[in-house]
Amino acid sequence: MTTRLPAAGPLSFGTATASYQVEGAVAEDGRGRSIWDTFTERPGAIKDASDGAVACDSYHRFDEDADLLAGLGVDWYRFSIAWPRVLPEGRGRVETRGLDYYDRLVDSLLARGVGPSPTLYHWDLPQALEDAGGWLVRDTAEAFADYAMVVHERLGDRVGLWTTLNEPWCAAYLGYAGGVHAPGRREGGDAHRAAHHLNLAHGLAAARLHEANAGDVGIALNLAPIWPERPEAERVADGVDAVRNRVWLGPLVDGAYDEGLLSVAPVLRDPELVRDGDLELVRGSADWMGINYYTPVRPDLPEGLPAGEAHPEAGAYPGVDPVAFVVREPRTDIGWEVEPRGLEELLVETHRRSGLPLIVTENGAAYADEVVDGPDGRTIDDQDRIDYLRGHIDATERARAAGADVRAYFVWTLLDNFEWAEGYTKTFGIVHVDPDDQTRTPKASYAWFADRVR
Ligand code: IFM
Repeated sequence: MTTRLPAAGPLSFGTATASYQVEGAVAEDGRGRSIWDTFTERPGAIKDASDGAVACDSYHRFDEDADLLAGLGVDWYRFSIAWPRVLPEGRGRVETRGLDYYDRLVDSLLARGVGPSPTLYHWDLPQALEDAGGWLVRDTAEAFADYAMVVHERLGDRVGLWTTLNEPWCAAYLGYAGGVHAPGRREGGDAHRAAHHLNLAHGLAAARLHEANAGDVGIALNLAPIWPERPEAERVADGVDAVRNRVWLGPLVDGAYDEGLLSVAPVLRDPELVRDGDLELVRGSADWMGINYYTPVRPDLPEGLPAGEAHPEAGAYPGVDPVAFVVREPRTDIGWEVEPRGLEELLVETHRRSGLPLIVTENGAAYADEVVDGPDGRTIDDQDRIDYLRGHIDATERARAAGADVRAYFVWTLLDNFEWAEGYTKTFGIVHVDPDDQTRTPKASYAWFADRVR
């Protein structure tokens, strides 16, 4: 009996995490190095100079995490698999002790009535593959499909709801253009090569998983509603939309990169890069689509910038004219505008465009929590996070009422964890994790979410 995409009906609920953000144990049981192990060593890369070496220690505390999920009463736990735990060099030799860990985690969840929903790639590329060119080379996509099958062979008897990639926009453009995520490269327009290889990786893996009757295969995209701040910004907003949204939706839905995208990403016209059959392979390869939503994107023209000079925020949108991003109030602690209407619009529009069932695979908020140690123990009264979650779950329900086929909603995130370039300075969890000893304390939002789920 394997887990499958939830049927149409009442919204089902879950929470999400990712391997490097929670597992720790980076040198245990033969795990190879990932690009995040390397990137976190780079001076200045991470705000608090931290890393994921211990994180939430979920590698050892997964039963405790599963108990927290059972206490919430959620149907799903979305977690990710660390590629270098399974294939320390990225391809070839399989490390069975790494697979054993995910085997234990899956069993622990199922024993508590929680459905496992693994993501195969949430950014921790094996360093050996990066050394061979990373996502800029085609071989990485092929290695990904082989890796997907190794995981499927081990977990496929119990798991049938698969996510191939998480937020490939971040992997391609924050990693290879903006340089703010691992591997920290600034390759300009070549980052579009990474985007194509990520599309191909999804397509190749989905085809192999489908051949093996693996169940329901999806991809989690951080698509964004693009709202130009004024009419003059419409042209740059179209470029932002191309690089943020259409570079993924085009192949998945139409089997093509559109002309507007090709004009900002001319490398995608290269027939050596985009080979015959690549885009056809990706078209229709997803049985469902995951939407990770936090905030809308409001492009504007940067005032006062000399013509041709890149605005700092334009680094992650190579080929798009200098562009600025307006962020309205209210904002969360990470500086992202709170706007649930963005989620509603995105769900309605993505369902209309793709016709696919959707899952909100991530949604949540960073707030600076006040931790109070009282006579009855530790409490965290995070009303701002409750308001955020309530607003966005209501928006999801409105989108469903408007016809969007949304099957499930997963909170980002179960645990306060390693927030990439922000280190541990930004907390999104509905459970507080003590940075010194990893003690878990459910916040008020945990109790609120448990009520909402039941
Ligand atoms: O923590 C991340 C997650 O890994 C991917 N989506 C956005 C979250 C908040 O930044």
